[in-house]
Amino acid sequence: MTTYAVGDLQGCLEPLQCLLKQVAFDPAKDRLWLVGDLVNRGPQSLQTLRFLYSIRESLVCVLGNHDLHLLAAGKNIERLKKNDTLHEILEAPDARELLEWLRQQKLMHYDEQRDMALVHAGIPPQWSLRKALKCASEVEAALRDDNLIAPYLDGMYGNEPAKWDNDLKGVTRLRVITNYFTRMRFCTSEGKLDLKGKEGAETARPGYAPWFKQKERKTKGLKIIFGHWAALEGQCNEPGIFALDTGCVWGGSLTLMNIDTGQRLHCECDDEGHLMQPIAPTTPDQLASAKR
Ligand SMILES: [Mn+2]
Repeated sequence: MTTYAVGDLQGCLEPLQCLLKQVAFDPAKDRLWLVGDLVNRGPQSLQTLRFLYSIRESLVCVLGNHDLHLLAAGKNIERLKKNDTLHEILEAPDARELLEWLRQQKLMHYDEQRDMALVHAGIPPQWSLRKALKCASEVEAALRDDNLIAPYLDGMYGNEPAKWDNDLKGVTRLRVITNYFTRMRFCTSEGKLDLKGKEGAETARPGYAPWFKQKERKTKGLKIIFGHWAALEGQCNEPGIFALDTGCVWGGSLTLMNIDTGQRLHCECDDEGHLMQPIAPTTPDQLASAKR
């Protein structure tokens, strides 16, 4: 049994299947961790979700901002934007079943044996592991509750308040938790969010830094796998922190990592998130003509 983690899929099924084939992934034996953002923007959101659902017993999945957006659209809470590619899921005959599965997924997974966590965007510096798990469970409970899911999804959108406070209540409290786990990139040492910056780690505004670079971060020592931040290109230069989003939907690649050895595999994608066609091997004739 081998456990792998894979970066943001965003409806890119071909590169996922390419990677699973390369490692001879066996759903009966192996496990796959998903950093979330399973759907949207890419070419095959519905097929991706169906495939994942078919191997759901082998998955550990945390939700990303695009997955929550899909759940909100499924409840008619939020209208789809022009560049969303979620219509095909909402119109599918099995939409209900797929979204029911999705809403059961977590915001944070913790593997005690490995002392390793899986989240979509990150864990804010001022939260301990225990605090993070407690906060994640509040949102997970709202998602699973038939009476709370709609008010939660309705109140989820927005950048304010930018910082956690233990006294926050109701949907405002859940919004801040959601923003930390699913949208965070830059924050201050106290966990005040800058949700506008999307470029590389070196582009932080004064007073801000990537969440994983905060010196007083309370989860130091905990291994953390995350996605969401394609501009990092899979590198965050922080021991024990593993950035897996390599922008498969933006013409980058999809990354799969063996979570115990750290070994990584990539599948290159074109700028629509399809698998890059392998370039035909160079023939001896072409080599000879290139030399001339
Ligand atoms: Mn994301």
